[in-house]
Amino acid sequence: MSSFAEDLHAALAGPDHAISPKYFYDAQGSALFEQICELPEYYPTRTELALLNRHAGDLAARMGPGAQLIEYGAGALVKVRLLLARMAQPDSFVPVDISGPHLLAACEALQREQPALRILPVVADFTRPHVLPDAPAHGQRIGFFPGSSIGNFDPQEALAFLKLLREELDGGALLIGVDLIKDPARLHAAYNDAQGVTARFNLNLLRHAQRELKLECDPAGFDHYAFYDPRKHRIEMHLLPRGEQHLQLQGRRYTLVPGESLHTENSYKYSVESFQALAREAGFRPSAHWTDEQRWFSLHWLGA
Ligand code: AVJ
Repeated sequence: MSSFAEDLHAALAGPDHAISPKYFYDAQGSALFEQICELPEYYPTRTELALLNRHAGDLAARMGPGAQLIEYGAGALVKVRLLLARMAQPDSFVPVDISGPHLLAACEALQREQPALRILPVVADFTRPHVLPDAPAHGQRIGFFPGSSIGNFDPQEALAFLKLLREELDGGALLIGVDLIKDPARLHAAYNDAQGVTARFNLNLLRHAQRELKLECDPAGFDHYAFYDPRKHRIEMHLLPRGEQHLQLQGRRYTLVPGESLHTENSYKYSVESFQALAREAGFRPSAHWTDEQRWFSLHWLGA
């Protein structure tokens, strides 16, 4: 598995200057992301929460008694609480996350609220093959992948990941949140908020590297740049050098000139139909979906 340092060297050396968005998320990046979720322009979090709230009863009924709920990339466990509160005699809750300390702290808080719930945390990169606790004896395995995190994968990667989930959830189902294609102006606003929180989140990739890898650079010499590409159905986020920027990582020097932007994130958007087609290709049976009145965000129930 590649490291932050290796991936940053590769991004600085080019030719695409692309780096994985997973490097946004140190403690400060995670805190900035939580601030993004509260922004008036960033509609996905509150729209998905409203959908989960509205349909929690229906969703819990689909899970049936004795289900094992597996959350991929568990953060503060806010959304999953809505589901757990409605489930009939859940077998267990299995949050999977790469950040051990974060995950265990969130599990302890949840355990205090729900002492009877069997919580079986798995510290792993959920995009790679990983080992889960045994499937429940009587109920089904239900995967939960909220937040349109699937949008960070390009379509090929999304397909491979969905295939992995399909096998792991065999006989059960996947509940997944997917952001929808919409008016580019609304998408643009969601990634270019007036308070500049998304800009700080983007720039945190460099600050994270300064703290963790002793990267030498001037983050103030970079601009946040995010735009929607309607042909690729994706938001791209970049860090744009203002003038020549000199960086040094582990003794190696790099220069970025204007135009050589660091490509820090893609966030793909789907239509209900294009997402269902992808899910079918991965071997799922799309059996229900829910959207808000504005059709900004979608929740999908996919049979495995
Ligand atoms: C966590 C990947 C779903 O793409 O909307 C928010 C991350 N980036 N603002 C998204 C993000 C900029 C977010 N995901």
